[in-house]
Amino acid sequence: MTTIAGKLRADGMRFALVASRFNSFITDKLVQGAVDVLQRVGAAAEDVTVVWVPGALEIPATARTLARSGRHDAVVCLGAVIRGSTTHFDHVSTAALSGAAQVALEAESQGVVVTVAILTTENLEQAIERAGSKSGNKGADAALAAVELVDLRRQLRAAAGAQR
Ligand code: INI
Repeated sequence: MTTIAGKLRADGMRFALVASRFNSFITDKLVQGAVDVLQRVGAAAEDVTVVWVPGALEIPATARTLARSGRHDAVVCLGAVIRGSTTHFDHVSTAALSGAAQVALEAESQGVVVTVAILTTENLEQAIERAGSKSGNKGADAALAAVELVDLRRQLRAAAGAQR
């Protein structure tokens, strides 16, 4: 049996975090959680770039620009869409999440990992729970997932190279 899993070591890996200012009370905490965990698993401060955009709708296109730049091994998308009294929430959350998923697939062919912690919550309390309290910090989770996937892709590429 062969088992392959990415390791949680980020030494020498380069990251871009693309974060939205909308609901910055929450997204600041997602960024802090992501930066903190990246540094704890070995990423150098100069290898972590934080890019701010106005809102969640702007995250996918900016993530794509960053993924195409060739300057990052992974792009971590961080946002918070909180339901209001209109249907706007549904449009923003669907566009942001499906846009980010599309960018993640496209970036794979450029050898860049894209992970996503764009919170979509019914209210502020649920967002707070996911930004460093009861339910952990989803920004930190997405950053760790990025580290794991960069390492996993490197291992899979090395294994494919060794078979040729
Ligand atoms: N952007 C968010 O990041 N979160 C929200 O909850 C939100 N709501 O609800 O409106 C939101 N809207 C702004 C949107 O992302 C764009 O920045 C704006 O429409 C400009 O293109």
